[in-house]
Amino acid sequence: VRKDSGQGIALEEAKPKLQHPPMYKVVMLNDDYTPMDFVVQVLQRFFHHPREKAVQIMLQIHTQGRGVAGVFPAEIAETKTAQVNSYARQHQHPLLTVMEKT
Ligand code: NFA
Repeated sequence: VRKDSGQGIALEEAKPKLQHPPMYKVVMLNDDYTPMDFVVQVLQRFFHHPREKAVQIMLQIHTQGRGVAGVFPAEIAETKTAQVNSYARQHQHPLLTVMEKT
């Protein structure tokens, strides 16, 4: 008789549960000052949206107050959020991007 090591029996080890990483929405907020074309360019540059899609998302933010630029695993969402906020500040625009759990 073989003692169980406490790390699970063979049947469990043979079929590990594949877990998806937790995903986060990168959300852009509207403001009164950031130029529309700057927002469109940010959505193209940092989120690789085609121009038409970037315009659509920008107008969603402008009319609804917020819009989703993309959905990513935590580490990537954090990087994008920091990069976009830094880029907006460098250009003296108040554009604010936040992340939230899906
Ligand atoms: N509301 C801004 C304007 O009228 C445009 C904008 C859109 C800003 C999306 C931020 C996000 N210039």
